Amino acid sequence: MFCYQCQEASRGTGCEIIGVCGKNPEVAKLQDLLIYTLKGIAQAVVRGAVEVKARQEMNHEVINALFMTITNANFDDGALEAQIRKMLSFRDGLTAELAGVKLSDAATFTVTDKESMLKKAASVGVLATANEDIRSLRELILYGLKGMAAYAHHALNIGLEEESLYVHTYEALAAMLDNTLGADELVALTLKTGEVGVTAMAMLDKANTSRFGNPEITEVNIGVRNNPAILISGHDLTDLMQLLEQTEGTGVDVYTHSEMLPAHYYPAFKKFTHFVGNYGNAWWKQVEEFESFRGPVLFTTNCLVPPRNEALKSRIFTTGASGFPGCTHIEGDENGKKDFSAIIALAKTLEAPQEIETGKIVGGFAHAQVLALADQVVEAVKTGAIKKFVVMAGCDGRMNSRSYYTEFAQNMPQDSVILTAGCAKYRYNKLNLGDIGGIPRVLDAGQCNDSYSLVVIALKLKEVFGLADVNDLPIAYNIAWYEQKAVIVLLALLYLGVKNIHLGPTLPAFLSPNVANVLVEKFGIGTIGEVDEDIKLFMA
Ligand code: FSO
Ligand code: SF4
Repeated sequence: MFCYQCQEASRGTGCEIIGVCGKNPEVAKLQDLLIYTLKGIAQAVVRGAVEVKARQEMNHEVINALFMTITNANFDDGALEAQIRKMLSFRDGLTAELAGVKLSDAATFTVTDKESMLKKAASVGVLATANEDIRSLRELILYGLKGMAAYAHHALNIGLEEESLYVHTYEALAAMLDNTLGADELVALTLKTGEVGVTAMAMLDKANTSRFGNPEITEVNIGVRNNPAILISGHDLTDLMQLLEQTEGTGVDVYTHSEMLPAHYYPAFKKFTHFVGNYGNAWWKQVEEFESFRGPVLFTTNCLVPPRNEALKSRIFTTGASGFPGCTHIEGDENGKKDFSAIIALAKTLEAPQEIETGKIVGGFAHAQVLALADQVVEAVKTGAIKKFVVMAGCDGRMNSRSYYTEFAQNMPQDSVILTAGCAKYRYNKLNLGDIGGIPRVLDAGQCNDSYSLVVIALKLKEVFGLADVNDLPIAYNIAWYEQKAVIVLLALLYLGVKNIHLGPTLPAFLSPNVANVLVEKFGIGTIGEVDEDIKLFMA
């Protein structure tokens, strides 16, 4: 296996024996083959000038397949094998219609059983591209597509989709098989992926807010009650809604974990009195926190950490693109309806969660809420009460070096405000950093996809202050990344013209020195250094 798609890639170069995330070589190879199959489909679509709009089912499964290969989403070899078969049958149906169109191996190879899949996979992974710069750009685009697919998948669950996202996905995947494309063309495709990322995030924002209302300032309880309970993690709000509806009146409470926390900010979920609060912290702390939670856990997406014993495995359920061998996977019917009765039944037999903390955290500062406070915010900037905003969106992760973000938040001057989204927030959202004239110093917009809200806010401020360039705002970007959704957020920001973004705790292993240089020269991308010096730099 070889995988270097996330920030925790082994030795900062890539996982070769087993993933730091727990992904085994078999799963890694099946994911490689799944991606290769998607490239073959994409080539057939592009070369055959296939009308994308007419291929709804295939489009949806392409998005789902990309999502399944995101870090910490799906560790289930059986599910991946089944998805490869499904995609091959789409591919073969498609190519059968395209007599005379010249296609390459990705669109024509055959496999029979898992053995032959693994054998084939060995020659089509990341390292199959010999030139390290071309490889780097191809993977950068691919990881952006994976992140975009995750957001598109959530929006689709609410009923929204955009043809342009599929069209770009096919174009970009097909381009990865085209050895005539050089670095310049791939850089252009990278930015185009960023543009499509903005479309996907805007679409998801529209889907979420039209279905669940606009997030509003909310205090979220982090303590527990004395009822049996279910913990729900991941990012899919339609799964949460179904779980809340099905648990209502059963005596079973529901708590959020990690990236599901922002669900509490939406009006539609507030009406459920058994939706108690948020339990614990970011994804990587689940290993301990699921022990003390004691009840079942439902994963709607990543980030899943392989459960370390059978007892825990029996309490973990997956749905959507997530999966783990030995954990019960709950499929939806053709209308997306899911039956969570097995989780509820199990919850009733288990003890109430053990309290690990008490108190409240505040969030809900997505664009509508912040714009409602725009006068106050603008006034604070004009009077100098707020001198700087620092966007600290993105992901949390295991590495010790991420304590940088806690120290950074603690040591920022009192006249500065953090704008956050994603699970990165857990590094500082319980620090009680106070407020500036009633405006909290940590403004949480929501999940990682709600980084879109931060962009909307920035563009609004630009307009209010009559600035020509978004980079003239008193906003600095100190982003923490972990997996591929952060890649699409980064590409989206680059596409929107945001410069001088700092990315940490380390730069991606998949950036070759030359590609990293392009990002530094064209966009001023940097990484993190010492807290004190960085604070001086950011506040300047
Ligand atoms: Fe975190 Fe995981 Fe949301 Fe990622 S839970 S790390 S960027 O999945 O998607 O922020
Ligand atoms: Fe390694 Fe990250 Fe790939 Fe997992 S996703 S195998 S940790 S690089």
